[in-house]
Amino acid sequence: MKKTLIVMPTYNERENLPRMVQRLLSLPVAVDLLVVDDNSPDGTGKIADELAAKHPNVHVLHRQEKNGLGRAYIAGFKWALAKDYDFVFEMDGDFSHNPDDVPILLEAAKDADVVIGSRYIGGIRIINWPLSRLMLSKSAATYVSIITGMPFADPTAGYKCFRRSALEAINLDEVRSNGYSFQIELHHKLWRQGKKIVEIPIIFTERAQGHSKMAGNIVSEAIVMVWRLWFQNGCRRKPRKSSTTAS
Ligand SMILES: Nc1nc2c(ncn2[C@@H]2O[C@H](COP(=O)(O)OP(=O)(O)OP(=O)(O)O)[C@@H](O)[C@H]2O)c(=O)[nH]1
Ligand SMILES: [Mg+2]
Repeated sequence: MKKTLIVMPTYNERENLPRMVQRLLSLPVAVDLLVVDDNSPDGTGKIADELAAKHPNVHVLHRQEKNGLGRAYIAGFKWALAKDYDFVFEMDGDFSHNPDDVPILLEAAKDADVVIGSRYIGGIRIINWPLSRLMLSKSAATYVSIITGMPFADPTAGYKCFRRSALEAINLDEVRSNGYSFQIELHHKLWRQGKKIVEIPIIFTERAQGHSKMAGNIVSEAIVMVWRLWFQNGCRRKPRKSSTTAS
């Protein structure tokens, strides 16, 4: 049977994690969860350990200090590749990403290398964001597509399912960005290799519990990163290889 891992970075998510574990373990598809906690001051790591002791499908990776979302994901991906997982998800731990969408993304991944849970394909589906935040995110999406040529409605999306072979195709040690641009960088590295990337509509809901970690330097990091990606792709606005079917 194919094995699926959800990688979930956490920093101060104590209100959300127990409920999240419950929701993921009651899905109609079997999934394992890897919590990647950066020594959260609110004790999320300890809660994660208690949940792991109770549920064999829950695992925890502890890191010593807050190092950003990107670093946490890279550590989680390496952990997944060292084991025998076939599908690996990125998912936030604040319920912005609905756990009930996991089976839909997984189904789409049967015929794709990467499935993006997209907030913007065919309309805008974001609940509880101020207009300023929405405009920033939509402008970022337009900026990315103009400069890089990537044809995605939501290039900064953080809810995704990767096939193992897609993660294996990336040199994880070369992924340098951390915030918004982490997602852009991953998409670009896969797209320019001709990987099959599909967008599936999801509804994104702003967190109800806990605090946002959004910061200004995330935006400036992305502005520079996008030009670097374009340059790495030989100043092309299309993939080096044409799109392949998922393998
Ligand atoms: N391990 C780890 N997890 C992080 C870090 N920063 C954020 N996270 C987690 O990554 C997920 C997404 O982070 P959010 O704080 O929701 O960031 P955001 O989605 O940009 O901002 P809001 O949704 O507006 O609050 C959540 O599960 C966070 O707990 C970090 O430095 N290390
Ligand atoms: Mg969030």
